[in-house]
Amino acid sequence: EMDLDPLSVLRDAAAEFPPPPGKKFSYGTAGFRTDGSLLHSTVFRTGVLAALRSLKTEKVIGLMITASHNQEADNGIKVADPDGGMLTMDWEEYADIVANAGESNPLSKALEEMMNREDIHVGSSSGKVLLARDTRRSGPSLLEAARKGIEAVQGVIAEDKGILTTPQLHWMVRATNKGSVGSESDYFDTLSRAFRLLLDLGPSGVSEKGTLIVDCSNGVGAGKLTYLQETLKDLDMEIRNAGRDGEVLNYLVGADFVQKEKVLPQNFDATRDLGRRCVSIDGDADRLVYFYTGQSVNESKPVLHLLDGDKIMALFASFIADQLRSIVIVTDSAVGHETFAPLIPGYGAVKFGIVQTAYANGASTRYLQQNLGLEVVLTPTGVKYLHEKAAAYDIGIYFEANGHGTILFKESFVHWLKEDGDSLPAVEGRMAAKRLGAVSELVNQAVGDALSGILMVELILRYQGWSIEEWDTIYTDLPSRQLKVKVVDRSVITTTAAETRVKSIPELQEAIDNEVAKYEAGRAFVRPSGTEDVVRVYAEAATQELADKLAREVGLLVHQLAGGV
Ligand code: G16
Repeated sequence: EMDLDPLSVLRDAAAEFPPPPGKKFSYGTAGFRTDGSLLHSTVFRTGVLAALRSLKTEKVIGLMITASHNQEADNGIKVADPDGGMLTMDWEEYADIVANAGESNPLSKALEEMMNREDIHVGSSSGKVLLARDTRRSGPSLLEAARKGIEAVQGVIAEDKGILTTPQLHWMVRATNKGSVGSESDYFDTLSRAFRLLLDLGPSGVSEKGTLIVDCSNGVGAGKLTYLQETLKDLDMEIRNAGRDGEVLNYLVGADFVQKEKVLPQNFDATRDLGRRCVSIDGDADRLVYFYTGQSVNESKPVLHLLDGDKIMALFASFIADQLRSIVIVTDSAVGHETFAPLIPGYGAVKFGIVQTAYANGASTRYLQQNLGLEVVLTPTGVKYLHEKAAAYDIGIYFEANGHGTILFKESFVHWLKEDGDSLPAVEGRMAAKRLGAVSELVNQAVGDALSGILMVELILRYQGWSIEEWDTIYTDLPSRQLKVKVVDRSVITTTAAETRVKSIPELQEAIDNEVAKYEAGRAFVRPSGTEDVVRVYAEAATQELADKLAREVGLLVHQLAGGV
């Protein structure tokens, strides 16, 4: 029997998940995030939203229960759109309205309005949402809430994919919508196949320089990397911080910790691990940063050398540029460009660009522009912004300094590589085309992926025959410092110019400008976090002492002028 009011089921189900009184939710940089115990109503409602998104797009949608780098007690939810990328920004407003609906604007009314605006008719078609979670304790019950939300929408089914990394779920959504099976084993097969092909296409006789040590942040990446290692066999890894003995997720471990604090994670020892190649991933395995300890020049104690997202991107960019150079017939000077603008027979000018945020170390931007001759653009923080810009190129690389990034290939270019690459005149060109084709499979096209990232870094190091130290010398980072400042309400700060300037409190920006002017090579900015209840401060200067001092001074200004607590 057909239900005449498709929202009646939904109303009943929603009653099971009352929103916590007085709490306001915002979709933020990467979905809803807060203490896991407060999220059931939000997750239920995001389930409803994802189901409606599936009906609207007539495609499979993804829902990931994770709070990534946040503390274990937090949790969160993000929506993956049909192409595997982040939820389209036009729908973030709906997400906010639906999550915050209450007495003054009841949920069913909010949903009805949205369905009218989007012309969605529940009951007349079917949809599907893939669901997964990371290893957090609050995961299972939130997953249940999401499932109930999805299935409260008539005609939409939830498919539980279990425990996955965030990028795996995004990859599956993309693959499924492109008509492949899109299972977890497909994911591992695709990455492994591409990795082996790239090894075969590489210089012979080069082997890896010692075991890679992986800090898994006590999160979901540990099991997945172990599986990858077993499948591949070509990867010599030692896995640490797997979270198997009750160690706490993201606590003194992981990519966010190592990148922000610039200290070794738990279970690493400066002396024992001296000079060894190490990598930290984050709680849901969508970020990676490399590091090693080395003897400092003037002190006797070992120091940590961080190879952050910027340096990973620089490695990727120079590798891609090398491949393009092997394919092209005409380069920059011939077509009168300042920047690297390769022309490919039968394809035309290949647009190759780089996307960074204000957190990118100034030295990395200079290296990319001046040494590699590449076009670099800046966007606000948040993968959704970077991804969109990078997708406009034939090959676009985006990375945040915190280690989140990927290499995107335009489909028409991949098509050219696969169809026409083989008819290039020179053998080097044909090889390079094959390599680029394989990179487009190895590197997750949906979102930044620590597993893809590790494989790609390890490959390039083998191609180059480089140790981590040799890679580190491609440029020298300007000393930098990051801080968090607690304020009463971080939304009082709004920014402009890709987050490099404060808009809402002119006195604050003026005071920051005055402070920065006192430092050699000084640069600083502040912005409200979209994932934690803090204001972030970034500073760069000629020496570490000065960068620390600039960050501290700017932090104090935020405290004074933006309601510090
Ligand atoms: C998320 C976003 C990233 C962003 C990070 C920090 O990462 O996906 O783009 O850089 O949050 O954002 P904010 O500075 O606004 O707190 P993750 O890995 O936590 O999902």
